[in-house]
Amino acid sequence: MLLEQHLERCDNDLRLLILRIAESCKTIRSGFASRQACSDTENVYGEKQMALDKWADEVLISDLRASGLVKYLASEEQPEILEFKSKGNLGVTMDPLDGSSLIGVNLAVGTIIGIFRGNVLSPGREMVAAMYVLYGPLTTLTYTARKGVHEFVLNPEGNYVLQEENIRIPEGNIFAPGALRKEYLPGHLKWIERLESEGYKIRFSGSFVADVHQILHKGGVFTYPGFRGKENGKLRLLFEGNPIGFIVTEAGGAASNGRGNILEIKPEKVSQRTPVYIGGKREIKLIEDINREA
Ligand code: AFP
Repeated sequence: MLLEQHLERCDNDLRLLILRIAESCKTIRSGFASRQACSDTENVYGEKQMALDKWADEVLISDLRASGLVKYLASEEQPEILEFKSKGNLGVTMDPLDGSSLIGVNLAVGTIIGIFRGNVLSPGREMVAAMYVLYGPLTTLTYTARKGVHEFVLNPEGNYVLQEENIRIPEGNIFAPGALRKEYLPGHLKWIERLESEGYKIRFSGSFVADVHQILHKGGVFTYPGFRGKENGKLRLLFEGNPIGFIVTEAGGAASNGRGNILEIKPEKVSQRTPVYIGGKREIKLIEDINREA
C-alpha cells in the first residue's frame, strides 16, 4: 500500500500536509551528495550550521508556505515562529535535519515533524500527528495521526510503500544514554546503574531520531537527561522531545522528563529544552519512581 492510500483515513488537510512533507523529504534526501560543506553561520543555539541543515530548513519552509495548509511554523533553525497567510490552520514544528553533525561521517540523520491544529506553543498531547523521515541506507517515513504508528519505505520509483503497520514497541534491552557520565545527576546515575545491572547494551549514535527508531523496533530506552550545569538537558521540547515522544507513546511506550510525561508540558518558549526519556513504559516508570523517592 502506498502512503497516499494509507492517509485516506486522515482529514484531508492533514493528509495533504503529510504528503507535502514526504515530498520535501525526497528533495532533502537528493541534496545529501552535493551539500556536505559547513556553512559559516550559527543557529539560534550558537551551533554551527551545516549547509545541508540550512538548505533543508529552506526547502521545508518554502514548501510549507506554498502549501496553503500551514499557518504557524516553528523550526529548530529559526529564532521565531513563522506565520503564513494561509487558508489552512495547521501548526508545524520541525527539526529539518536532526543529527546533522553525523552528515560528514555518513551516519543516519532525520527530519522530525510535529503537527497541531493552530498554536504550536501547546502541550505535545495536543498534536494531531507527528512523523519523522530517517535517511539511512533506506529512507523510511514513520507517522502517527493518532491511529497507530506506521512505517513506509521510499522505493526506487520514488513511492513511499507500507513496510509495517501498527508498530508496537517491544520489550528490549538496549539503551541510548546521552550526556557525560561524570555530570549525571544522582537519580539518573542510579537508573543507569540499574539498567546496566540488568544487562542493557549501549546503542548511542549521536542522532536522536536514528537511536529512537532502533528502540521503537527493538525496545529499550533513549535518554538525554538533565545533567550538572544543564539541568534541562540538551534536546528541545518542541522539535525533538514532543514529536518523537508522541510517536513512541502512540506505539505503546512513554515519554518523560524523568518526573512526568513531557507531552503534558505547556511550552513557554520555542527554544525550550527538556530532559528526555523515551522508550518502554517499564524503563520510564523506573526513572520516575527513582526520582520520586529521591
Ligand atoms: P545535531 O542535530 O546538532 O547533530 O544534534 C543532535 C542531537 O540534538 C541529537 O540528535 C543527539 O541525540 C544529541 O544531539 C547528541 O548530543 P551529543 O553530541 O552531546 O552526544
